[in-house]
Amino acid sequence: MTATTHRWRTRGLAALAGIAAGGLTLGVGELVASLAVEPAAAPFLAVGNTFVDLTPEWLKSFAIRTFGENDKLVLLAGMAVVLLVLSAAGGLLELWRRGAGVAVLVVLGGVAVAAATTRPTGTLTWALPTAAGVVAGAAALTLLVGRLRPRAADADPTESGESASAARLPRRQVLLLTVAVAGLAVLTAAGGRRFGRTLAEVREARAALRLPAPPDPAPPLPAGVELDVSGMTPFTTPNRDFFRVDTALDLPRVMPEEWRLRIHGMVGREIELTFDDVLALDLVERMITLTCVSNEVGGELAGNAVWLGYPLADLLTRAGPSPGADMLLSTSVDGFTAGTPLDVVMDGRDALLAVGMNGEPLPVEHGFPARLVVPGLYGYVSATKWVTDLELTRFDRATAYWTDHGWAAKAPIKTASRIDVPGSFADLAAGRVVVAGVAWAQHRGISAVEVQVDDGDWRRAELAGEASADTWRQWSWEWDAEPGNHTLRVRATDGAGELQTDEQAPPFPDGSSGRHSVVVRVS
Ligand SMILES: Nc1nc2c(c(=O)[nH]1)N[C@H]1C(S)=C(S)[C@@H](COP(=O)(O)O)O[C@H]1N2
Ligand SMILES: [Mo]
Repeated sequence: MTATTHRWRTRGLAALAGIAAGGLTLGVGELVASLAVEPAAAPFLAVGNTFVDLTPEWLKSFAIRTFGENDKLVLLAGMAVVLLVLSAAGGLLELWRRGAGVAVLVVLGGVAVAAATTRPTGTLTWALPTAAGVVAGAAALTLLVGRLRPRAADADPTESGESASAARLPRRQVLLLTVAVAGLAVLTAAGGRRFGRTLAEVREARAALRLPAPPDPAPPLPAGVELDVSGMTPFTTPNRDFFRVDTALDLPRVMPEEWRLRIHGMVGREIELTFDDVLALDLVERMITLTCVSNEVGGELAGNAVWLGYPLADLLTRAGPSPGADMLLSTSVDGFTAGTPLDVVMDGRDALLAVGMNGEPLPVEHGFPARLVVPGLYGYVSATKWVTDLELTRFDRATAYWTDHGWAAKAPIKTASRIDVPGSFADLAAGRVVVAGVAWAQHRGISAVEVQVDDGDWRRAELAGEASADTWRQWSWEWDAEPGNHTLRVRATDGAGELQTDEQAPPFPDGSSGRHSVVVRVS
């Protein structure tokens, strides 16, 4: 073997050792977090979650636009690749100079400690998992790479066949040890995931849960709310198809028996509720359409479900809000916060502390065991999932997660309409074509929808039945299509008679506006 191949094999091995040591750091971090602290205190997740919080607006929008609901997966995969490269580099540096690779590990550990301890629910003890991980990783790195560093005897392994084979022995040993460390990394990581509260346990608890039949059930859907047009958005969104938007890289794992809701702040009397307390209340069932402020014109970030819950206004009245309070600050178990105008919550609309969605307990992805739903407001100011804390406060004293990122503090849903069929760039046959879609302006309702072909007159579409002012409304229009390329445009008028604006605006800072259009070819 030439000196060059020898050197490259040694380097390759050092890089592998670095990766194994990096893996052990994360694995031990995972294990200690689950056993002694909190799963969210593990270095990998803490850094990922902090990254999500610090991501600038343009990058976040880009990620949501490009990767949709896979944005979190892409982030985690990206982090894994970066860590892989850095760990390999750490191994090589350790080979180059004793302690240099360990220094890389310590610096990365410092970043993770800073991330973990500054998480919304983090404390100083959240530094422990990373610290333990770094100690284990540094020990592994020193041990493995220390054996690869040339000793005086085999400084030049080509000198004689004897020293070449002598040099190979430690390498084989190091390879075995590296595999062992990698195995240990996997074991500790998997162990950590198992020892903590697993998602499977939460899903089991959810499956075993029986929700009470509400004394005040949702009225049956009036006839004619759902059009029979193929390709239409269904009026009720099945839970598995309901859009999901949140900052949680790892789903919060809340067992119903451990869940508590604290109501405090500017109140006459603090209240704490268990999940059973909530189930024992007179629950109501209401159909409400949720919309995300990040929805682009024509986008899919809206969904309609029957929510089972307790009216927030009644709940807050029990606590007795002080006259000066004007914000309901809700906090999730994962630290997310939303600031909801108190007058909106108290004005008689069906703002709910929800525990059920479409006849089932809330899916874990949608806030199990409890969340807020407020008709008429974008989710980021109102729809806190995995909610555990309600504080009555004031807009001039408190801010919330997205308002800290520059989004509007108060955000009523803007009137919107969407063409579902025909789809963009559809090839159609001339003659009768059904154009159909949905329109929404929650809590104001929809009173009219109009369609325009190219630069022609706006034509009234036919409205499907209305379930309530808090849900979206379907519409359809019959078009006598003539050959050629055409642009179809839609606009809605809300229940107060206000026409949807044609002013184009991006989602930031208080919701997109403008009119949805599709281009089709008729032949
Ligand atoms: N805990 C928590 N709740 C949250 C969020 C979040 O990031 N964390 N995002 C909010 C936003 S921006 C929206 S639009 C809705 C979406 O609810 P869904 O995922 O059930 O559709 O949840 C809201 N509640
Ligand atoms: Mo949102």
